Amino acid sequence: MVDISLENMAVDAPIFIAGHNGMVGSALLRLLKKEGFTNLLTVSRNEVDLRDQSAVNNWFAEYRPTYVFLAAGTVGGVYANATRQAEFLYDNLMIHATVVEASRQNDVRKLLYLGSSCIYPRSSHQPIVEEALLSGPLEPTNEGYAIAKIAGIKLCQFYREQYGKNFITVMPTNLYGPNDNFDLLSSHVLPALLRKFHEAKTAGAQSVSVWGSGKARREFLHVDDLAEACLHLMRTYSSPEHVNVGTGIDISIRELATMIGSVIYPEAELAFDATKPDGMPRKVLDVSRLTELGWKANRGLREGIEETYAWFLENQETARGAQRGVSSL
Ligand code: GFB
Repeated sequence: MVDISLENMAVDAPIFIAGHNGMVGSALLRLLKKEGFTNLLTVSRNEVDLRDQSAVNNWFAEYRPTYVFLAAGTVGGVYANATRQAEFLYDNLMIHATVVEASRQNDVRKLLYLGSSCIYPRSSHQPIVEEALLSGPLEPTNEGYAIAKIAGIKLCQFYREQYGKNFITVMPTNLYGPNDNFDLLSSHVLPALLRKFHEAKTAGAQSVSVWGSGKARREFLHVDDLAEACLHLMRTYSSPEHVNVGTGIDISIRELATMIGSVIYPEAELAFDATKPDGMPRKVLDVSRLTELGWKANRGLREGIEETYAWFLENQETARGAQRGVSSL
């Protein structure tokens, strides 16, 4: 049994959530507030550019966080990744490096770095075990992002080795939930389909466009489950190896589209768009390490979709990207 008092996080300890406006950062913020933490530190993009080392150093020297959740980054779905690789590589490399280095310089007690399941080789044996890292070529549509994320893992491991820093790394699978990006070109599949079915229903349209062949398989984790896993690992885990976070269950994109359709607009037919990429053929994580560490996902996908759709309906005016059409990029 894991000793869950390993890192006894005081409720008034200063905790920095880097990337609090994003889907993951905002879920972490919600959870930490709910858990009674009172000294939560955030900074917006126009106050501090996290790619700028001296700006980040100055902010750390002033606010002196004890704990850091590194959830900031430039992220997006398969199309955004494939068409903006330079941006994904540069922004993420810089953000990881500045925050990790400032955490070292300012004696952060523990840092949790969030990567992504796209770090694994395209032809990984499925479900993917942590040891598959760097065992083969990456999926070309997200190579830039994956290389930045792999550099972030290595950075944390080398800071642990060379400087004795307690920096841990967590690799979530495909995420969804409140505060997701609903822009049709840059978002991930789940929010995109949710919006497309909603708009088809509103317009009385007959079909919904689904990118690729529909045969690709993905695993979907509710972001509130991820936030809980991160807090659990922050409290209990202190080793160099990265930890997969997922459900261990995958479905095809066709099945996902059918499920979302059944929640929103069952009348719509699926129209597959072969001009858009499938990306990785299959991506599902082996979550044995996480299970042994005492944590398991507990939100079902259908309930998660219903809940996220309710959130979308309530927040359509302000939801990120929800006002932009496909012609905006
Ligand atoms: O969610 P998604 O963009 O991310 O796409 P990835 C997953 C699958 O859904 C692909 C299909 O096979 C898409 O072709 N899909 C169907 C759609 N309809 C749509 C749609 O309307 N929009 C989108 N976006 N997809 C990203 C990586 O890959 O996932 C990142 O590029 C990162 O690096 C992230 O790892 C979690 O799983 O393919």
